[in-house]
Amino acid sequence: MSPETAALQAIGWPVGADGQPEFPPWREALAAHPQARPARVVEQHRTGYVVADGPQRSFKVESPPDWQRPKFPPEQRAGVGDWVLIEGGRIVGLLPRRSTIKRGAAGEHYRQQLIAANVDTAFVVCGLDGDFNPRRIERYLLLVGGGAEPVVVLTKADLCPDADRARAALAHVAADGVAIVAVNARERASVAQLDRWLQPGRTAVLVGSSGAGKSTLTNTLLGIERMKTGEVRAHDSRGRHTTTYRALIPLPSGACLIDTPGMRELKPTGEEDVADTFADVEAVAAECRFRDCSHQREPGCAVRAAIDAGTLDEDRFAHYLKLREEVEGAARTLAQRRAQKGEEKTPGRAPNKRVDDRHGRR
Ligand SMILES: Nc1nc2c(ncn2[C@@H]2O[C@H](COP(=O)(O)OP(=O)(O)O)[C@@H](O)[C@H]2O)c(=O)[nH]1
Ligand SMILES: [Mg+2]
Ligand SMILES: [Zn+2]
Repeated sequence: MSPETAALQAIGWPVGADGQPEFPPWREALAAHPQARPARVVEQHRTGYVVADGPQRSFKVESPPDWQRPKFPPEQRAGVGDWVLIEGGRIVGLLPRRSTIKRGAAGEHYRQQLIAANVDTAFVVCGLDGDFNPRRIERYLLLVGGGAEPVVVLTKADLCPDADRARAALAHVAADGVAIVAVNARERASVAQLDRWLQPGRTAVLVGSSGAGKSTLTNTLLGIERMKTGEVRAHDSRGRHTTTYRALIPLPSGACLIDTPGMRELKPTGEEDVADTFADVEAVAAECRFRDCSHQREPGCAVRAAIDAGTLDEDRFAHYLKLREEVEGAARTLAQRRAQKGEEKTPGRAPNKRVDDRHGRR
């Protein structure tokens, strides 16, 4: 393998036995741009990008003129974790994404925002202090679940003598096959519990509210103080948004880690699958006597029976209904937008390539 390819591999480039990328669409893209070379987006800024072609080899590049048009859909611009093709100091192509983690952008108009691309694992980080909130964790799980393997990381275990109560509050999440890990984010030995998701060539993203300990985890995994961390306010355990941009960081283990700023609003894009995150709730609801049961006071309602019996948490059920409504609302807007775009399309102009979010997973 050439040293260039080995350097790329060290930041997640999937190399097959023949030295070419394992992913056929990437081979095709490379063949179509013989003068260009691949690089990975490590930082996205308003004016351009920082990309890397190896662990210690990052440089600035300009974005294509197309992406600078105000109307260009933001989720189709490269984001952190994306692989791009570079020619003459400029991005000339975006390689198809193997996975994406997105949210509905804050604001009244429907827009998607890419959180990270080409990610294998999403660490949903939540402190075991006053920040602990099973409902918020569920919301994160819903948003990241389609793009990566979710893992719940409960930080500040050293400040919490009773992590078992938190685990009990997340029993349904664990039952769904999601790993839950409690750590002291400041302690290397404790953070080693995450090593199985941080093997060479893998990419993980940290998501969670501000003050949860994402940058602390990053620094401990790195072994140096790279990301600024913030003191949390005592009264509500909330952080002060010390991390202001997303960054992809190669770790000594050979994995890549993406640290993100806390997100105040986590709106679904409409592409999520509520049944994925709430399989237990849907299984109970399937037992109701009436197929269109509203789970209010119908006879034979399995949901009411489960809540009364204490086997289904009422808050979790209410949250399921709320998230389902949000996802359905966003899905309707998304469908409308796609229909409108379809009508506007003039013949002869290639449609923007849609990304297959789930390609190669599950
Ligand atoms: N004792 C303890 N403090 C932690 C832990 N994780 C984070 N902190 C502290 O919580 C504060 C916020 O952490 P930070 O990493 O900036 O959170 P971020 O906003 O998610 O990046 C900092 O003062 C950290 O030192 C932990 O596991 N144990
Ligand atoms: Mg931070
Ligand atoms: Zn019912």
